[in-house]
Amino acid sequence: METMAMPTGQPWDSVWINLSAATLQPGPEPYGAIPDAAVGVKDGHIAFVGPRADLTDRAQALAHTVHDGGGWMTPGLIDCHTHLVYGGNRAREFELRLQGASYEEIARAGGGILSTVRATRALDDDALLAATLPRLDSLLAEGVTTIEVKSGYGLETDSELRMLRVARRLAEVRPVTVRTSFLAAHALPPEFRDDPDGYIDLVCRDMLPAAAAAGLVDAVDGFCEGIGFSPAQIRRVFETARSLGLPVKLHAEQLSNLGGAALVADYGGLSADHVEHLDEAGVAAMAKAGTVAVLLPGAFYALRETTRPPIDLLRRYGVPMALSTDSNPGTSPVTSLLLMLNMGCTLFRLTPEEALAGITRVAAQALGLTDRGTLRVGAWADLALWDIDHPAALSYAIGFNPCRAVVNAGVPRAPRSVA
Ligand code: DI6
Ligand code: FE
Repeated sequence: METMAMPTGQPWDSVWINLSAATLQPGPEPYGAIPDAAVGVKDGHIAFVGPRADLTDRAQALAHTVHDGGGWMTPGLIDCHTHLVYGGNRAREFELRLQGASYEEIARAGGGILSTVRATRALDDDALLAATLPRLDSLLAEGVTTIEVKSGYGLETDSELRMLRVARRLAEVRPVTVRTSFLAAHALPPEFRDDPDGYIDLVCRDMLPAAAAAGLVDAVDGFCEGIGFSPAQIRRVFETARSLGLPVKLHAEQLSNLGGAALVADYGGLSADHVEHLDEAGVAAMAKAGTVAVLLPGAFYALRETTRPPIDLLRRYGVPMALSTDSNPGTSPVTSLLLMLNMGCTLFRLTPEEALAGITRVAAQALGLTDRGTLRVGAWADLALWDIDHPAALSYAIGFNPCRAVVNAGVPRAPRSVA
């Protein structure tokens, strides 16, 4: 456990006392917990975290502002897999699915992802931003400080770039860090209905290089599935990503097992996401490559799936597990990361500690971010404060938000004060 102050000689900007800290640092203490903790912040970064008794002076002498806490502090939450930027909604398909139509049938009939593509292409930047903000604000009210956002509802160069631009703009109008993933290999656009390889040609030759040249891509994603793209097609996209120096991740083994997890691991991928149908060979490949498993219980729940991700195998091989909303209009109309804690435990049998690590430390790893995700000296001071008496309370409650305050790079805000 880090307990040393940074050797600046300057007082900190602020310090939080009279609270417990769930640092999420690996170690003997569950949750990396520190009872009666102090957390000092300077220049947007954590300058001290440890027992209050280890402070070298009175809190008032160490920092300009002393926050008398109560409850628990965690790292700011990280939602590492979202499709937050899109137009329209698919409530009508929800009705059809309840009447017996499957997600795949709806997709093959031109609904599903393609109906969201039509609605998204129809919106300009401002309208797309306006459609997205209520969803983002819902996440931010629950202590989220970093999100990933994918493209994938444009499926043509201009619309894909527009989605990524709007995703980046979210960070200009709200207190949040945004990482963008290029997901043109999400569905086959109507223009290429009988020519999937022709579309992949376009993705590799034009779309991805254009998005990368515009500086809009932090990672490259794909949908490897019978209703998406084959491993051979995804491999071509990954080759292009590699030539551009971009990390990869993949929607893999969601509805069937095509070996996508082993494929993304082969490219040293950041994460394989969904993974309900993952087998032991895939788990072993991920373990070897250090690829994170991103679990998405919202999609599992909404699709009423019955095959659960192989949690025991992932544990046995030491594959880190992240949890995320997969916020999207089709299979996971979810804008609560706290609800994913509960579903991760109830549906997938994660422990509450694994679940909380999955939306903090491991979620940061899934995004390739080494500067956040735990409470430790030097990390960004992205923090969440909770009116709870134990961290398990975050997974236990359903539809209740005990977030009292959020801190973005050292700057506190009330949870719902962002709009
Ligand atoms: N898997 C999913 O769960 C989402 N995309 C994907 O590749 C679904 C997206 C949608 O139905 O709009
Ligand atoms: Fe997804």
